[in-house]
Amino acid sequence: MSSQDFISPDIIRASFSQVMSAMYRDEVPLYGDLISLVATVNAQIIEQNQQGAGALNQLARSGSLESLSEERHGAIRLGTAEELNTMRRLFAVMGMYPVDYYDLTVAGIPVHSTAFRPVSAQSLEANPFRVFTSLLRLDLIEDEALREQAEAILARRKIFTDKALELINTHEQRGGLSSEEAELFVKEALETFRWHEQALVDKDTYEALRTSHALTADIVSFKGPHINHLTPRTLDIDAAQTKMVESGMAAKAIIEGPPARKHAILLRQTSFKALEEAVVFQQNQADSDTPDTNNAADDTSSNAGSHTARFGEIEQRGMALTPKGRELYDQLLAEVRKQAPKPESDPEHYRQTLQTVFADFPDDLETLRRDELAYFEYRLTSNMPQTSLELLQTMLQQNADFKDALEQGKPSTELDGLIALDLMSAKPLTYEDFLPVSAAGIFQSNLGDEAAETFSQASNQEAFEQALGSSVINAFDWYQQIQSDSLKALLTI
Ligand code: OOG
Ligand code: NI
Repeated sequence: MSSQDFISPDIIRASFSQVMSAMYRDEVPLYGDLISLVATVNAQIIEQNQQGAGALNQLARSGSLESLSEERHGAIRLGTAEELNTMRRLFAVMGMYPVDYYDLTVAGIPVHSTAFRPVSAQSLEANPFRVFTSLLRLDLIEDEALREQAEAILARRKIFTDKALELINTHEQRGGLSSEEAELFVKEALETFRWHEQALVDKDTYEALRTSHALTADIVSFKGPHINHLTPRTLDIDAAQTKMVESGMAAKAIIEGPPARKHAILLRQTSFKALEEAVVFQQNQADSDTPDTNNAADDTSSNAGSHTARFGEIEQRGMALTPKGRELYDQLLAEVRKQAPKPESDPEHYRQTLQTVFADFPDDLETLRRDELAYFEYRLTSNMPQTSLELLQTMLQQNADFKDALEQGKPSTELDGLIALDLMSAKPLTYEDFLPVSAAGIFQSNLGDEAAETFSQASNQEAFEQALGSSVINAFDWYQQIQSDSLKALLTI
């Protein structure tokens, strides 16, 4: 088969995202309501924007209504290194690669994570589907017997279908899949993410795992890593949150991330609480060994239970920050958390503190750009193309330092004038990744109100990458590259 006959990974990803969404809508009907709610809000914002209000087209990838309604991220939690390794290979078929390392143990959650997502500008534009993927830190289960039991349960389960594994191999050996293979791959890969009412363990084991951590029970007790949420992207999270509350969804009290601003930064997220779902546990080992208890009706009732696994979430994406901008963000957020340590129980105080403390984060595009707090994509505008090109070329001839800076992909003050004259545009890059503090807030609110523990073990990116079978892409490097490429490209127009 020649490579021209291969289906593009972008198409496989778009198709997978669509079937996953359809499956999740069947499993969690409230998700369907959330999608309609967000679509309504987005349509309103786009209309207002067309009438001249709002700063919608500010981001380099702001999206049309159509592409926005396709955009979503999901999350899964895995139990073993081998599962994570195969998951990386599965996502590669769809053109999704691991970006960044998130250590959630600092927030008392016994996992570490990455996000699989497309990494070329073109693929992101085609379909930006992402999956936040966590790996359980079994080493953090203190009780040795329980840890060994969890390991044994996980070692026995098979989360991928044989056909999916075969197609992953075909993809690796041949470099792509035919359209029939791709169609089958999407169907088989989906099986891994399905919810199973039937648990792998008996009720006692489930309870024992829960004493270690609610997440441990969620990861170890089931046949596979059920998709636990799918998140649509909204253009106005405050409006969407209000609508969520109005329509009776049990939304989290606060929105995670930065406050509402004129120019959105990073990521703002909110979720509605996990649903209680019916679960059928395995027959308890001790019971099944006892004769005369094989009354089917009795067994089902005694093995019935419930589990909170799935939830709903929405997000609003803003601009990607440089390390300097991110440091300021982290510092301000830490100050907010110090002044308002109980966001969920005193949301009003938290909101006000957030707003006040974040007044120190500049909110005009020129300052964000000149102080190198955010990443931008530079282009000559189509206003007077001849004039801007000639002016740029003259400036480059006369100013060697300016030329040097562009050759190295660095922004320089010479650009300011061109931007002020509207001969050049600088659009902020959309933040395509996640935030560990926000993720911890999302995890916690959906696990019930358990007090966060602290773990003494240090973050362990090396062990994570070892399990993954590759290193993760550094997100700062990734944004930096797009910015420098856009600057270098100015030399070759
Ligand atoms: C993942 C939570 C993190 C986000 O959007 O930050 C997340 C999980 O609960 O498995 O999805
Ligand atoms: Ni999420």
